[in-house]
Amino acid sequence: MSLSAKDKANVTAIWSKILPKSDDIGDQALSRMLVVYPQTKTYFAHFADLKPGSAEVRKHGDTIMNKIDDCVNHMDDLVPYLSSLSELHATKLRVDPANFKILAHSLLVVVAAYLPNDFTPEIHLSVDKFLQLVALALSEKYR
Ligand code: HNI
Repeated sequence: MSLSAKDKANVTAIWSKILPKSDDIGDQALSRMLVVYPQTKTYFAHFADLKPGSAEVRKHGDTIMNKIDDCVNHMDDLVPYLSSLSELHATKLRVDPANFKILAHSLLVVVAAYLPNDFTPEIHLSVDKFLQLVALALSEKYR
């Protein structure tokens, strides 16, 4: 799977609308993952407060959104760009890579809810492809 020129344009376009709401969208996406897939909480056992919208969840949601924002600027070289982050998740954090798809899905749901008019079926398809490629690149160092 690869992104067409149109996919890239779609992702760039919707991301410019996501950015101003990035803090809230990141918080909601991470919070949603933790609530709907409670097994994901195990990785964040060291957080003092895992409730939706807690200061730590918001902060980590922001960290993830900033990284995905950088990925929008690295759509042609996601694998090398995410190599060290993949290594971190594989070896130190030991996150099951199935969870990357779960988080991508949560993010998709939240973006759809925040930007109902902009999130057309065509944009949905392109963003889904992009997030799956991010998840794939993050899975690269697992073996
Ligand atoms: Ni993830 C830390 C990005 C999915 C569990 N994660 C990070 C950091 C970034 C990041 C950036 C900070 C790294 C550093 O300190 O150098 N994570 C991403 C991205 C995705 C993702 C872009 C997917 C799109 N991470 C996940 C998932 C889980 C996850 C799905 C678990 C379910 N990540 C973690 C944990 C940490 C982490 C745990 C350490 C958090 C901390 O602050 O201790």
